[in-house]
Amino acid sequence: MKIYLNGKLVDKNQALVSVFDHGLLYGDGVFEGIRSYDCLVFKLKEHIDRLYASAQAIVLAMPMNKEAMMKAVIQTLKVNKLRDAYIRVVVTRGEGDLGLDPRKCKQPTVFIITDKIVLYPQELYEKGLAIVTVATRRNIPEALSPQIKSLNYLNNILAKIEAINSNTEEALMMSADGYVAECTGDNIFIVKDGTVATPPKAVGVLGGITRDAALVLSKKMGLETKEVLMTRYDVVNADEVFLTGTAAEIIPVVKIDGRSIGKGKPGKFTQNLIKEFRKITRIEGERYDL
Ligand code: PXG
Repeated sequence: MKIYLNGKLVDKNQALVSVFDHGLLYGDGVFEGIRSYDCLVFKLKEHIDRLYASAQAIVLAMPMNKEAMMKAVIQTLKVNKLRDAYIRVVVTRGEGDLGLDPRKCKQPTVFIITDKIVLYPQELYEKGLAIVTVATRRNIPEALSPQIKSLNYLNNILAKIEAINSNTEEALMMSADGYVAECTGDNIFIVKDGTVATPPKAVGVLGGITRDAALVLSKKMGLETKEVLMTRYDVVNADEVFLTGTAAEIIPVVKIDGRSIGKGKPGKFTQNLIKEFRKITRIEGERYDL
């Protein structure tokens, strides 16, 4: 396996970064998780735009332009001969000293890993997921905006641990004000009386690229869509609930805090949306040849 590291394609065991890298010492950096389906990189431009927006938000000067970054992604996929892949693009503040001062980091570290995609069990899509609300609140935007896809994921990991401790795979996180925010690596949607709703970004959630795609598809499928504040009450009383994310795509939720959602199995709309989403991933995207 070859890894893109600072402009070179190197062997996996040659792909090393310094213990003085501030990505490691402080979680000071940004990243993206992207997928390719049958030699089509899904929403590549959108992911690269978000990466650069995250970098801008943390005052990290990118060492290459977006064009070059997209080329680097494609180059890494090709050298590893991957048709279907999970792509991780990481940019750290770079090597510095033991202090926080980012000015000591003269050169950002850029690496791209492309690997085989590990699919969630098909059973989850057919039977749906049980989730729990957790005590760990989503970071407040005034401290660290969840719109920044930073290397600091402890907030989400702590929530994930709570979910695991209650024998559940995924956690639903609330904002500090008690509104529904998102799950640890996925956005949440509800369907109620023919309307598809998801929390607004301003409540403190990542502007998910799958979230955007789900909003566009839902509208195309004839449902009204809205981005509104919602409470736990709204979620447990929804007709259907689903999560969206690059890794999971669109996954139905059938139980929240022990309460069955709708009929306790994936809803009709969610099932259709999953089909439509899978269709576009095989048509749209940045094509590459192996
Ligand atoms: N919210 C958070 C907090 C995320 O980290 C999403 C929503 C969904 O966004 P996209 O753009 O993917 O639709 C994410 C996605 C993984 C993994 O491999 C996924 C994410 C981060 C880290 C790992 O499951 N982010």
